[in-house]
Amino acid sequence: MSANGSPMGFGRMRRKEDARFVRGRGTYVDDVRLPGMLHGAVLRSPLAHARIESIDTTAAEAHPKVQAVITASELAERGLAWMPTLSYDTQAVLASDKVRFQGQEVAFVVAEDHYAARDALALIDVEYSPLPVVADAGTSLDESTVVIRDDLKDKQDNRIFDWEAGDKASTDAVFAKADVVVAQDVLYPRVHPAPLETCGIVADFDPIAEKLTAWSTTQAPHAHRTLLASVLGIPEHRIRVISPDVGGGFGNKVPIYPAYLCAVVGSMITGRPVKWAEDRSENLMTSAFARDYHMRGEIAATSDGKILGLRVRVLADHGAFNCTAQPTDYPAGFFHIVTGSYDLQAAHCEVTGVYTNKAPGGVAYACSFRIAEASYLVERLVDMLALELDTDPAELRMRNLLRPGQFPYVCPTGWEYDSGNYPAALELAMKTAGYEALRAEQAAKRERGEYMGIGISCFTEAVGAGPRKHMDILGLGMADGCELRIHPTGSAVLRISVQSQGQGHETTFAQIVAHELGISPDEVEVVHGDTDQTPFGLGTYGSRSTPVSGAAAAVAAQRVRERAKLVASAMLEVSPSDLDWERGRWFVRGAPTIGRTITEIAAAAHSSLELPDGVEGHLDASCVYNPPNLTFPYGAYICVVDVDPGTGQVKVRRFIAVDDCGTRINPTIVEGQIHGGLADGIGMALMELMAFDSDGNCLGGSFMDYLLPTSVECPPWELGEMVTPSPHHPLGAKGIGESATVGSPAAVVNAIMDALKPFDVRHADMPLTPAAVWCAIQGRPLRS
Ligand code: MCN
Ligand code: CUM
Repeated sequence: MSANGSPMGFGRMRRKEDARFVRGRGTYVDDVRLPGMLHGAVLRSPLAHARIESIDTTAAEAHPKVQAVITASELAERGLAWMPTLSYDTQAVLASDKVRFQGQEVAFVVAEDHYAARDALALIDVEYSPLPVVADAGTSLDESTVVIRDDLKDKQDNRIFDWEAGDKASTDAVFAKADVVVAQDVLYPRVHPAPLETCGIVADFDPIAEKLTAWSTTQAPHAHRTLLASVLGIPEHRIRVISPDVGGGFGNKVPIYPAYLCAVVGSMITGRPVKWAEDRSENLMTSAFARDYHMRGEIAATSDGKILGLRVRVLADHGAFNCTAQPTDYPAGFFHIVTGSYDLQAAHCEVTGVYTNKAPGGVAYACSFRIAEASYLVERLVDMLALELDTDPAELRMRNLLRPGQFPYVCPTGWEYDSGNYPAALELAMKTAGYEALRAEQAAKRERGEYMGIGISCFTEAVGAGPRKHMDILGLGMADGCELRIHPTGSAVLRISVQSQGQGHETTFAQIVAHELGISPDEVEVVHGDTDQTPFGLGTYGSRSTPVSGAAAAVAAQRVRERAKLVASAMLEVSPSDLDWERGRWFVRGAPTIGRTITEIAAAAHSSLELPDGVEGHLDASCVYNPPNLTFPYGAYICVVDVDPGTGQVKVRRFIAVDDCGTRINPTIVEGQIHGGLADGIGMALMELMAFDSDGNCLGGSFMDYLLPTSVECPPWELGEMVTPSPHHPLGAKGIGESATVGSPAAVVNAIMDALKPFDVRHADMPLTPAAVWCAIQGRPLRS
């Protein structure tokens, strides 16, 4: 322990950044105020699909406080009417020919203040001719359906991609010989990340230096800078992206949104900084959504409960532009980890992506690139199989879980799982839950007409994208840089490429350096979120910070330690091979009292001490980390619910979560990540839904309509810990930032379906609102 009680490395310590957050002293983009700053506002389409006949901006331009009104024609003059998406599609920055979803950006007003900018929107006159709307992905490929993306050359339909993984022939073969096959349509509905802080930018283009500074809410400052350079034609070294404190991202802050480019152009036109900050409805209605996977799953097994194979067909609704963010070769993200935690013989999945007249985006919201969908599907199928076989779902899982001796395990769709002990995790969860007693309680209650349910979910994730050989986003390989500077007095500055949105990197990354060098985390300052001050890297999403950037930090610190060894050998006048390391100090082997601490060595490295040939002064080091594989965190969750059959109301009474993310750098932060993710899971299972009517009107434009869980819906979480280090990560750490969001919805839904077993309900889709549960009990379809 250091003087103030923080550990000298891994362990529980309070978050360093909380000193400013709990005092309300964080700095978010909307706190940035520059001299002469103007304000932008976006005019958005009221219709989901329409031809634009004309746009008249004269009245808005005449507004005394308006400085500029930008439409697609101004952008076209600069070659900016369309921009590339992260998935090699193009997206309209401002609509010119047509609007393709409700809320699409049509014009951008720049004014002296926020209110004037908003007022002036009402003065813009747009004439629309409505077109037929494709609101249902299920009809998007019908021959008679209107082609949404007629801007794309030769586009004849609404298909974006067809993609498959696994082996179809061998999967069909195991299905042919199976005793039991269970098939079910399962919807993972459209949800929204809904971060507390909405998206925004302050764009400041300096026409003299021809330099752009962009303060923006981004999870990936360096990738944004590269993208801005290629889109705007400004040389990359003259763009600085600063991402100050970010109030939650959950994937929502991965993309570059059209209004960001409009703000930049607004600054170029006016010569003044331009701020644009989304309001809540804009965030919910137009920024990156998640899921919207329409899945058909089939699971095959023997009559005694050995799972043989999985066959999956997905229709993926990507909205009007394909803006999903995932590595290039994976249009459906990492969905093909759909075999989950089970040892089965064969699997095949096919995914078709389609356009609809809905807001673009996708993948966002703690999904680990579509593993949320995959995990939910397989866990629902396993429960339905248990029902079919009349077996206990825990027993069926235990029988089919991968065994510790099978790792590294290559799954039928090609992932190489690094490590794990799945049966032990489920055992621990069952023990914590008191599984037998819960089943007894349930049986007794059923006798009395009370409906209690117990749901299990055993999930496996793949996080830490990714090996450069296999993974890139828009051609940018997924390695991350890191620089570690040691001052003469022994304190350190660590510069990282990833960007916290609340995950506590300023604390855990300091702990990584502290762990490797034996100094206090309080002596390590972590710098991030400013491309002028940090090395290149792809940013924070897919729980990749610890697996990739955390590894870079560890390797850089290990390089410092090795350099320190050479300096220590000069100080002690012994050969480096005679030195041993213990926390914070090199000492002479066999003479432990003779040694030098890192602090002493840092001073010497900056002094006039004669250093051995080839040893430069100072201790600074850097690293670019290219992960050899992803890390595979996993867990076993058990949820206990009580369902009121009269109202359909669900109460989540208990939630037991056993997680294994390998070595835990800061268990308190890890548990916080799990708590947040479990709440996410309850939200998606019970209430979150981004719905649309048949005209494509978004029905989730406010928190009155788009429901989020609160502490009222959440039980006290009961957490269990397993530690199976990742064999290829320098610290043995795996990511944890999305595990609970990925794993928990299935546990909640499985619990509710378990409660409804006496009503012969096999499956109902999320969100299981009281109305949905009531309809399921009554055997009626839910009127949406
Ligand atoms: N950690 C640890 N030991 C481990 C693994 C992680 O101590 N074995 C710590 C990390 O060092 C970090 C935190 O836990 O402080 C999360 O680490 P990691 O799993 O590497 O995930 P990232 O930092 O890359 O965060 C991304 C992840 C994603 S993709 C979403 S979505 C999500 C999530 O984080 N968004 C969040 N958690 C969030 N938490 C907050 N508060 N806000 C968000 O927007
Ligand atoms: Cu999929 S949401 Mo997170 O990867 O930023």
